[in-house]
Amino acid sequence: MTSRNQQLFEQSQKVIPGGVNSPVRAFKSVGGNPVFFQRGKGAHVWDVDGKSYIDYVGSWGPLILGHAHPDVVKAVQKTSENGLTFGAPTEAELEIAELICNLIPSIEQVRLVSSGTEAGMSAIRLARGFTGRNKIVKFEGCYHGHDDSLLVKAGSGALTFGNPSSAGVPQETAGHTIVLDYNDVSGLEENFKKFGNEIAAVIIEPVAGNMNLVAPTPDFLNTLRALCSQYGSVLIFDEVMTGFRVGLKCAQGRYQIKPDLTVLGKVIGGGMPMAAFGGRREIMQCLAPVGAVYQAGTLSGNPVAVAAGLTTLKLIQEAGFYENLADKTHQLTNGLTASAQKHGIDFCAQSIGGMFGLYFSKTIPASFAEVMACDKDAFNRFFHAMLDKGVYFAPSAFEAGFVSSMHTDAEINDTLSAADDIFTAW
Ligand code: KE4
Repeated sequence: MTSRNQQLFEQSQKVIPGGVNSPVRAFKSVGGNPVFFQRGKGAHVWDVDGKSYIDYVGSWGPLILGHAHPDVVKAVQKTSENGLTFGAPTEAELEIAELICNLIPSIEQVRLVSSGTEAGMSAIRLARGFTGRNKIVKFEGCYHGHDDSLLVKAGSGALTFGNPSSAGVPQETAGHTIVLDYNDVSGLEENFKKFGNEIAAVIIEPVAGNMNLVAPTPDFLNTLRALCSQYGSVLIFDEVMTGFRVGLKCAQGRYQIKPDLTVLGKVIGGGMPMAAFGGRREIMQCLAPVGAVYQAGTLSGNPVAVAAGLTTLKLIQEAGFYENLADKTHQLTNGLTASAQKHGIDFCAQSIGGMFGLYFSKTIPASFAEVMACDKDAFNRFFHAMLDKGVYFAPSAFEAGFVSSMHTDAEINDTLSAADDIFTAW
């Protein structure tokens, strides 16, 4: 008898490309069929067949307070009763803008949008409008949403100019994007020496979370900051994933780097569609309706999304929130590593704040190439074995994982015991 999950997946593929509304959900990287969820509460989710899982995806990062946090749900319900959207300014948008500016000193002005892609795309256009330059720099393995300029892979040949990494992206667009290696200081210096005065912006994940988790070397971020200042290029920190995830001061506070623009998403929407970009006032003043760089959105600053975001941003400021979150996440990665290595398995893991990376490798990768050298088949085997035991990790060896404030010792210990069974039988 086919499960409800299977039935829904078969039916969905008839009317939705791949049966999903975002490719990574399709399990293409790990094999098998995606899980259709029907309910979430705290650290747990239930699929349409009633099976429960400890959730380490948290909708790819937004759910730092876990599923259906009562205060967030209440705020959404209450706000909805007064109307879902106005397409006009509201007081709550002012409140969340002031809060973001207070929490992130590098942000003097901020613009709310509806997705991380929109925020990243707008930040790039803004940097190009502010500098009058066209070239941008991104890093292999970093993901900043699906804007044409950013769906670019390293070009062949010395020039490192980009080639499209997706059909439908014109070469003329991709050609303006230079793709470098994450943590490669000499590559940075070389390209700035060649093109520095033509580079409008560098966009980077200050902690990379889209090639699995790769931590920056301090030298790399410091050099990047110095070069952008020297050549007048806008440094954009894409903190859609790291923002309020690696700490209350985000990655920029953790690494003490002041970007010119910051892109936010995920946590700031508390699970609702909201993202933002902001930074130096003189740059943000180039945005319409004040300046010449156009950017707009029907549902930008949507009151219901703002209510979820505001409630979330207030709760994460509670004393001890990030210490507890980091401690739980570290317990998870430490425990998994100890268990695997006890059984002689090439496995390691690391955590930064409330996010983590799992690697079937002897050492923790510090570059895209090192991530690609990890044993992906071993990860896929581990993923499915854990899924069968009711633990839901990201369905890809090239994604980071997330812990919420609702994960307790019980969830962590249950996860570790499931993993130990698997490693024992490995
Ligand atoms: P959205 O457009 O998906 O809201 O944000 C794009 C984005 C931008 N910047 C960073 C650093 C991101 O991680 C993302 C989105 N992350 C992926 C998962 N790694 C979202 C999951 C998906 O694509 O379905």
